[in-house]
Amino acid sequence: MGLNAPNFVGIRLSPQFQDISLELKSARLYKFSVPFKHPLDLKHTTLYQRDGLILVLTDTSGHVGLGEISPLPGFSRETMETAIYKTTMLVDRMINFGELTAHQHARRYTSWENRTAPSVVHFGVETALLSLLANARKISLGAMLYGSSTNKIPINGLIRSSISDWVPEANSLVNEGYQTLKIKVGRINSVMEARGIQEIRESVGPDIKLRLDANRSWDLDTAIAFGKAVKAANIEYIEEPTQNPAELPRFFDACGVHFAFDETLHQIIDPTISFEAYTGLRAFVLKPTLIGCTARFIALVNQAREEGIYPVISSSFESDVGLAALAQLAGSISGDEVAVGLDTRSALTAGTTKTPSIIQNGWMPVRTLTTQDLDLSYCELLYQN
Ligand code: OSB
Ligand code: MG
Repeated sequence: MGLNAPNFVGIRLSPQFQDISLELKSARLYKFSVPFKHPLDLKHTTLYQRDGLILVLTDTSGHVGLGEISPLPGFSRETMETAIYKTTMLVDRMINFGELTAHQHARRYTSWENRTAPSVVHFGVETALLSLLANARKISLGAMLYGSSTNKIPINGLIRSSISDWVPEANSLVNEGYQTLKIKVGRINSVMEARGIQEIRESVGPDIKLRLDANRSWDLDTAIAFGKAVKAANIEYIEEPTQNPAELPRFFDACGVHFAFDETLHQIIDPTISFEAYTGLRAFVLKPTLIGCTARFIALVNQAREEGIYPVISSSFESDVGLAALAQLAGSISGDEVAVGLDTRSALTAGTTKTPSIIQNGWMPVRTLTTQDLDLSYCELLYQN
């Protein structure tokens, strides 16, 4: 799928959907606030609750599309206030425009190449629009973009606990059926952490895939020493081991452990950047909420595929609405071989749908949502048009 002729929200839909049109009738915007089960320690902040926005769009035929806009403090460029402001502006404009054909939409909607900083708002509004179009055709968001989707996706079980709980937690995730685990490192002494990773490997056996995430915690020397120490544990990849991503090929040359980009992908302004020089690059960890718009996200997926890099979709502690959209995309992008990073719902005490997508045996179902699925008990209506 090329990006040469974008025809809707700056992206190109699967060929059979080239001449769709759409007339929006109304929009509702809710703000939710859901407590975390335990305070969530992120790189620059600790969160006690997840705040976000749910957008419900309805067209003149009564079809509904849902989207989630949840800036993650410390990661997103935007605050909640800016997100609310930008969302209402964008939605007002779309409703007042009347009928949108794909062609007009392409001209009207400022494409991502023209934006220096694509925003969490764009991804949420775009998924609401695209899921409305998909719902009208009784297919998933992924099928709308790519033509087909699997009905479930493998998930990497996430280990965020302190090191003393790593082995029991790894074992319990493996007993639940997870075949891939992702462990957060770079938090305490790296020598101890490397030993902890080796213990996990010994405990789970050779067949479980292990991914690590250091969130840019180390200088190059520390990263290399860590990489050498875990080399025998056969790590699928480590996300962002060094503070400076330009040093990553040297990391790989020195220790032979493959790496992945996560944070780096949120900062790239130049869409034509090539990753060919990055020997050892195995995956893009793609967080659409943080990348900010569908077109840029899809461009990165395409680039990953062309360069033999895994596109691994990953969540940012979205509620059920956002997670369902990510699962639908993953169902069309990753298939059933490479696990994706959507194991974040269990950190929340509640959600925005009546039944969350439960991960079973390490798999998450791909499901589409309509208004009947929503649970608005943690929501407040902010705006309607
Ligand atoms: O660093 O990958 C991260 C969630 C929010 C913010 C940052 C990160 C994450 C995750 C998501 O780890 C889960 C996953 O990718 O498996
Ligand atoms: Mg990461």
